[in-house]
Amino acid sequence: MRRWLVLVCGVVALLAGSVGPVVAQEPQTDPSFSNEVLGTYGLPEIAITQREDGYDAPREVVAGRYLVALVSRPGLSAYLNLVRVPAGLSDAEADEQLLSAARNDVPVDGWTYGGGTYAFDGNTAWVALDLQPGEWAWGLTSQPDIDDAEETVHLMPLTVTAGDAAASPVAAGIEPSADVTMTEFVFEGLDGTTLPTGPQVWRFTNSGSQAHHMVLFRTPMLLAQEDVTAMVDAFMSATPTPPPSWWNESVWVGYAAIMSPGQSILTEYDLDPGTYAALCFIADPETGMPHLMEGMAQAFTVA
Ligand SMILES: [Cu+2]
Repeated sequence: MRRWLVLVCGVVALLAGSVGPVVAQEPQTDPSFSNEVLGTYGLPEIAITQREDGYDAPREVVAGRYLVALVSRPGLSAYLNLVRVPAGLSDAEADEQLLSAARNDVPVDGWTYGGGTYAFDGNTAWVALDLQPGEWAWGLTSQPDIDDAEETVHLMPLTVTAGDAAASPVAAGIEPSADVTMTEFVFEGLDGTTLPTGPQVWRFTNSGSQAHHMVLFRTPMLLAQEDVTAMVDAFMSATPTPPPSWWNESVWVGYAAIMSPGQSILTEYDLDPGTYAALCFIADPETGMPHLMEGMAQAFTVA
């Protein structure tokens, strides 16, 4: 459960820069990952199972779309992103750069992030990934669910061999309830949307030129851009400034890990009725501002 707190607090610290410690209340959580619908499409399954000291994961698979089950161990949190590691890095450099993406959601140049998910304390999270032929890696981390526990990296090589694309159930034409396109700097497909309650499949596609992710909050009202700006301004203020009340009343409910341009995933959430906001905290290298300040903050309703 710590990882996403580190993410949000890390972003807050990043925004605060050198102006000193920021008193940020830890957001409440109600993880709303769901494992009901994606399993009905007949996708071949891959299990990535967390052990006390690492993971069990396949080293070689045939290209295609897979339902990947990230199975966490009780007391631990598990992070997965399918990655392509740039050539020429030492193992230590690769580990450090994966940790940057996993812990702080800061993408590193040269990497391809294929997307992923997060599970904790014995839960399983599902994500459907398109595995393209080539040399990839399971970018995995583990972290005990206690304060200040160290996050450890497990970068496990994955060879994807050429397969018969026609045999892949990709062609089955999965229709997601939410079809979200991420680009600079919007979440397209959620504006003005009312999604049904219950387990719903979401597709995320990065059609932009920067990496994106999504952190999903249930909010006390339908947010506007100025609400998000007020939150960031509070954290960036040189004098201690309490964040707007909506931030303290928001509940973290879900997440989709970093995706590079051109990447796409399917995942599934079961959201209670309410108002929600999809936020991208990744920093724009040109301005240094998190994408949510530039428009990647999209409110929607579940009813
Ligand atoms: Cu973004």
